[in-house]
Amino acid sequence: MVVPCPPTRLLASFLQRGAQQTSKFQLHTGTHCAAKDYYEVLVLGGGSGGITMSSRMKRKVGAKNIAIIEPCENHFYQPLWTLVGAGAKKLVSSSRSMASVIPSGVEWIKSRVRELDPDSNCVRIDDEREISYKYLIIALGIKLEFEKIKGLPEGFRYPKIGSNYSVRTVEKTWKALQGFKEGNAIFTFPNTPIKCAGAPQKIMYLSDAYMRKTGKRDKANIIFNTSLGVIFGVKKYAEALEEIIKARDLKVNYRQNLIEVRPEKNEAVFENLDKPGETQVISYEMLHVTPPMGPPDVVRASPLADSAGWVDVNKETLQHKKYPNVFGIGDCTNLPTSKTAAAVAAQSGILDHTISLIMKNKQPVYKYDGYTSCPLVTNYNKVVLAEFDYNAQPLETFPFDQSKERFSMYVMKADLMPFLYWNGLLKGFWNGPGYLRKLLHLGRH
Ligand code: FAD
Ligand code: UQ1
Repeated sequence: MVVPCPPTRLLASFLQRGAQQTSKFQLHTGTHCAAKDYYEVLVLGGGSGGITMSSRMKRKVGAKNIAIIEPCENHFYQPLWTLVGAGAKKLVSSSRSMASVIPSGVEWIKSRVRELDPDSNCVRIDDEREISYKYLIIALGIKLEFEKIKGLPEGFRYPKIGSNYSVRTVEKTWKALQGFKEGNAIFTFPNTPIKCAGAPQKIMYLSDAYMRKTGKRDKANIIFNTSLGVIFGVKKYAEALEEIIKARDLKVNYRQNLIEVRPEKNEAVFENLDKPGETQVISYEMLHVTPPMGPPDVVRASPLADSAGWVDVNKETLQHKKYPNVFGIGDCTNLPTSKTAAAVAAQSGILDHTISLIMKNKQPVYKYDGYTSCPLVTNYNKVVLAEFDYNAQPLETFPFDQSKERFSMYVMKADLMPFLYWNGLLKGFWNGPGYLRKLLHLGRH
């Protein structure tokens, strides 16, 4: 059985009631809280970035000098949830116990981080306990904010509504899809940054495919209501997706933001972001919600946050802009790229390098180029593999046109990636496909 870790307390409660120097900066490693515990490297969060960096740091400083603070019993391979929501994978296959993914010998502090105090090189956790560090790696992920939509999260008690974004609601997507008979099937994209920006539309393509397979498509009106003004941020893939949308008769409405769900009446309310005050009520027979998201509260409330609340790091080195012994990786940072596990992979290689040089009192050389990837699942056997950089320019691994739907890329997404994730990324051996790309493009320009 999967033991879920609540992404938000609200969602959970309703469902359950149910003194070193770099050449550039002076490190603040001389000051400590009156803490009982001290670690050379302290990692916050046991998700993709946190486990990956713990594995890498273990090789640098030894397991006994590292602790990881994470409250959840289970670690999830979230990219699989797209397929779980569409009935192509079981939820249990996306989960492993936290104990099994934390590198052996690394201390697991099973608690929530409550406060960050970088001026004293310490963090506060439950029971007012303080832990101090020499180097801090922040990998706290992104916060789901279902409660910003009126009627949620309570609305998830009703059928016909699901969300692939939470372990608690992803199986409801599959139930809603199976239960769909006729009418509007609505898929939403919020008015905030989100993780895996392709996922809100992947489940639409899969739902379309499922309805075709089960003979219900003729009676379905499939609608993608997105807060954005484009279908995807990279032109090459946007053009390919627009073709697919046309060919499959999917309706896309831009600049439409979900603000309310009335689950007892099966109604969804959208605001028009270009016409303040104008709203539209649409009835649904299936609703897939991508919630608004934001930085973790503990980061937002700390001196480590930028003005929007994200961990404020150098976009090339991942070192904090003001506190040189603090580093950030993944969804909780303000790195101006799409938030994905693929991005975490590329960032982990750079961050490993950055920290190693800072530890030796040297300046980092390698620079993160913003690499990120989004396998756009367009059918039960097809994927468009988007890969791009900070400039939203394609940075493709394979020597063929990745904007075409391919079976091989589906196999990569559904079967090879999970293996690479558990055995490569989390063990600290996968930097992303940079080397593979260079190898496969030898002789090409
Ligand atoms: P996470 O992996 O989310 O980890 C954050 C950790 O911090 C969690 O374990 C959490 O419990 C912990 N935490 C939070 N607050 C606290 C606190 N106060 N104290 C202590 N610990 C705390 N990426 C891809 O590359 N490809 C895909 O195809 C893809 N598809 C996706 C589909 C879906 C539906 C979803 C939801 C995500 C998808 N992603 C995909 C995105 C990917 O899963 C994330 O970008 C990645 O997990 C980010 O890693 P992270 O370490 O930053 O955050
Ligand atoms: C990737 O490196 C990665 O991290 C493990 C993912 O997350 C699950 C991905 O989805 C993708 C596509 C990559 C990139 C890997 C290759 C081989 C293109």
